[in-house]
Amino acid sequence: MFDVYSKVVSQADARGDFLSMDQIDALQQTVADGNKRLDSVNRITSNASKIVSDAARALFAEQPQLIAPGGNAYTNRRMAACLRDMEIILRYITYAVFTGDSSVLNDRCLNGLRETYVALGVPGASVAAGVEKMKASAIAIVNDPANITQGDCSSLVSEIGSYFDLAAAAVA
Ligand code: PEB
Repeated sequence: MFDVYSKVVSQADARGDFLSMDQIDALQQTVADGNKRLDSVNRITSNASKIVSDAARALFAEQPQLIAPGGNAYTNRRMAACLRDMEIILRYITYAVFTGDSSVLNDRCLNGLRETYVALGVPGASVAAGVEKMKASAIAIVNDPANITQGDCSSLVSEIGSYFDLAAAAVA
């Protein structure tokens, strides 16, 4: 499991090099934007249940066969498993945002997840659609101008979006 610093160190060490000026500059920017990152993690974390339930509701409205008899989210047991899965994925995404690196998400959550869904008969494309809905609402919450000092969050927001896209692509 890497973070944005240890990843760069490991790459430099693999080459037997000192950190390059470019790498140091990039990390300096990460430090400068650190409060934005922590603020985003805080917001996504404190709105996690709303992000999950809104995304699930929208997913079931769009794909009602999931909650129809025989559907993959039909019966409370499967519904609970589905909501739990979405929450687990969102949680690992917050870890990736926090560390600035996708390895925790890849190694501990996404690795083998597609195969698990195939084995269970859970439609991965539907999970991916749910993840994309969580992305939209998480980004709206991060960007909500109501409670932030206005600033440029575009690169952080696109990084956050990339973790959701990674999760969706891993199961689709
Ligand atoms: C992954 N999901 C399920 C299972 C596992 C995971 C291992 C089987 C065991 C169980 O039922 O608990 N677990 C989950 C995860 C990690 C992990 C992400 C990462 C660390 O450890 N059903 C739908 C939707 C979708 C869904 C499309 C978006 O209709 C999910 C939610 N996952 C779903 C369902 C089951 C499941 C299990 C319905 C139960 C399947 C079944 O038993 O029929």
